Amino acid sequence: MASLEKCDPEVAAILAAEVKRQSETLELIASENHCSGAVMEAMGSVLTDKYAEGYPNRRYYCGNENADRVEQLCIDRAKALFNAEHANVQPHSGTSANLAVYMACLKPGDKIMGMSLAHGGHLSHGMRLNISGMVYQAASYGVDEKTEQLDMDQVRQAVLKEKPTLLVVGASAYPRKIDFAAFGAIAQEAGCLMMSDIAHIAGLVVGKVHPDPVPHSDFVTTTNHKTLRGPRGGIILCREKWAKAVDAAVFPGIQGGPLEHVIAGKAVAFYEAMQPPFRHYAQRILDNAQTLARELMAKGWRLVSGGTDNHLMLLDLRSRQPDLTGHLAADWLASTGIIANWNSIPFDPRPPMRASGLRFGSPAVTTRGMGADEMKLIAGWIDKILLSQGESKPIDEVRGAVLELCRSFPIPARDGECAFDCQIRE
Ligand code: DSN
Repeated sequence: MASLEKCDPEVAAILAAEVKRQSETLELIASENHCSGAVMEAMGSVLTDKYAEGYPNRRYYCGNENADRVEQLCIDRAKALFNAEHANVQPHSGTSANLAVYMACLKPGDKIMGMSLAHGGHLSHGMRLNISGMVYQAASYGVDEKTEQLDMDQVRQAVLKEKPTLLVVGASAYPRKIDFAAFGAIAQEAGCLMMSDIAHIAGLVVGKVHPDPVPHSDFVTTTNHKTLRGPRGGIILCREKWAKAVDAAVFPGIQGGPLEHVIAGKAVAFYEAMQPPFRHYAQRILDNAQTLARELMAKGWRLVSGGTDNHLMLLDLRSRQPDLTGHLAADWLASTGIIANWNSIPFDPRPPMRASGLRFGSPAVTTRGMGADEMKLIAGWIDKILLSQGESKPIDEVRGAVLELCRSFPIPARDGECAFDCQIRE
């Protein structure tokens, strides 16, 4: 930081402000986390200087011996961590990873079928304004209206009716476990390929607290920065028979030079996730989500599907504040230092920018070492603010309490240490 301060004080000041913002707020956005100092050190490294188009030992530039080593290490770790036949660690994001899979196995105009965005899916699974919905025909399945959960008989009927070429499994706002084995059986019966996008739950999968998609899927994609707690970016895992097509789709198909400094960060994160304490971390994510959910429901808030069995939950504001939009509620919470996002809930009558729901997730506060007692406090503060009508007195009170809690639970290992051995405080 010292040389940045000297060279560009403006950017240095912004980064310092972001460090302060993260330290003094509670991150409840379900897709965010705090990665370790070791991951950051790898990302902020000399590898950013290097062009490495191609793959290890098959590059289009000289001088790639270290890029080759780090990328091969990352590939080997990804394969071992997920027990996958092949890994491509170059995608710049989860959406890029998904697009590369589509390019590897589909022709323009082929049909993909994913979970409806309005029911918790993702825009790269066929939303009409996303390239996935422009180049490919898109169909969707959703949750059951009564249970707000995936009903595998309904999904089966919808898939058999639509006959997609590729069945896409995975979500960004679904609070329940996904039965990948059942999806795999449906894909087999329908004669289609299957891609599981586990961006949200990858850390839970490798932590063995969520069913594993790898044995049931032709392709698995994930980001690295959510429950997996690595650097921003994506990877693709696939069966060996798809390896060549996937690699060609990533480069030269949709990307140029890989970000080897980020790939180094991914390698570090995979190493961290292989350590035994990561399983404990994954279990704590679930325990914390369940405590937060239970406490919110005990205060009278309805949660979509009646709770959670992963790292996130969706609170239906209409259960106690019928006129409050998700957007305004998230703004009130943010002014106390509780950071969450507004989110549509299944069958939401409001448009996405107003939305009836709030999405809360436990990965980042769990990284800070928080547990059941802290989840109870946070649930109480959320309840107080959602009933506050935005008045300044309760907001100021909660802001003070949030600050105090944040000071007691500093973000661990921002000094270059690994996170895997220092995040759990009993
Ligand atoms: N933006 C991510 C999320 O918040 O779930 C999905 O890409």
